[in-house]
Amino acid sequence: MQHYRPIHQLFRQAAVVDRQLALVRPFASLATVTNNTSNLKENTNLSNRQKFNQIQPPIKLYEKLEKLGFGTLLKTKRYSGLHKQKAKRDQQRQKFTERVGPPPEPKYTFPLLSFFAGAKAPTSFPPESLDEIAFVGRSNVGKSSLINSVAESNVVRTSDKPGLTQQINFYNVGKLFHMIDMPGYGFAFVDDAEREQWRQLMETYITERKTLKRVYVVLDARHGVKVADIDFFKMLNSKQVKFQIVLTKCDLLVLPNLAKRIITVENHIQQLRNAVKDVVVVSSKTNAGINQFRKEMLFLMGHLKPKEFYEAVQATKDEKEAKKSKSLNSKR
Ligand SMILES: Nc1nc2c(ncn2[C@@H]2O[C@H](COP(=O)(O)OP(=O)(O)O)[C@@H](O)[C@H]2O)c(=O)[nH]1
Ligand SMILES: [Mg+2]
Repeated sequence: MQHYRPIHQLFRQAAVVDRQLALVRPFASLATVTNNTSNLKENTNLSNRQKFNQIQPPIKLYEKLEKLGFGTLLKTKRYSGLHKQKAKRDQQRQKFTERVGPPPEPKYTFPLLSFFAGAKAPTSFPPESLDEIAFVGRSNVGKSSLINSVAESNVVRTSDKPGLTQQINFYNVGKLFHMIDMPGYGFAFVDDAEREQWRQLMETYITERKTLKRVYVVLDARHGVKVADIDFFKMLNSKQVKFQIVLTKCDLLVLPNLAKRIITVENHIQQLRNAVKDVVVVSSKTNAGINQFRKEMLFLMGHLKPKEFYEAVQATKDEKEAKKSKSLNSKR
């Protein structure tokens, strides 16, 4: 028999953590509501699938995912309890927002992405200059697509075939910072010598690069944490490199499964001292969560400008678009 904490306790706990995090970070997100299964007693008789199915994500997590653009909870009998809770919370919130009003989020944008260096060996790393963000993860999880998506570009090559990125690729984000696309780790068909060479290349970059400010470990939301990922977390932890998980391809999961996946992933990293406890949740295909992720990266790199800046950029873009379509229409 597995013991769950009553849902109202989860809320209370989530609210406390939420408040604490709001004090230290400008945009507290998912971890604030999800560390609820850690207190569950392990039942070793259950399969991983059964354990996964038994997770009951709190309503707050659903709300945050809906807000990020990951769909809505179905209006079926199965979720009627959650819908009731949600309606109650909406009512309470309405009272509050009538007084304050929710602040609208602008569309955050990156300057132009451009490739500037590729390295197959540490000797060919470009000199350290701007701060860097690196994307690592198993082959085919969606690292390259993610970089394209946040930068609104198609400069980075993506592929269905695993193992295409066999070198570390460096990209300029305008003159703000660098984004780095790393080779995928942990797939079977490369021989040992080659794999060892890649491993050393990545380890050297990750441990010796002084300008590296954040390692994002990208996971496919359908698969979650795999053995190769755990090995990689251990390596990062032993070298005391701070890292954060990004769950991508989240469009391929229905909302309840996505919420459960987030909880299982957060349970995995709870014990790892160097893991950022917040999991970033995105889809490069639908762009859900991408704007928020862009904001977090800009903040991390020290380049987040006031909202008015992004609003002005968007207004100029809209104006240009309007002019273009007007002149097209008049030519017809
Ligand atoms: N549905 C969906 N497919 C994705 C997403 N991100 C990547 N893919 C697909 O996954 C495959 C591998 O992506 P890629 O970015 O090359 O992975 P990488 O090997 O980790 O760089 C490609 O076919 C992409 O189109 C996503 O968010 N949603
Ligand atoms: Mg790639």
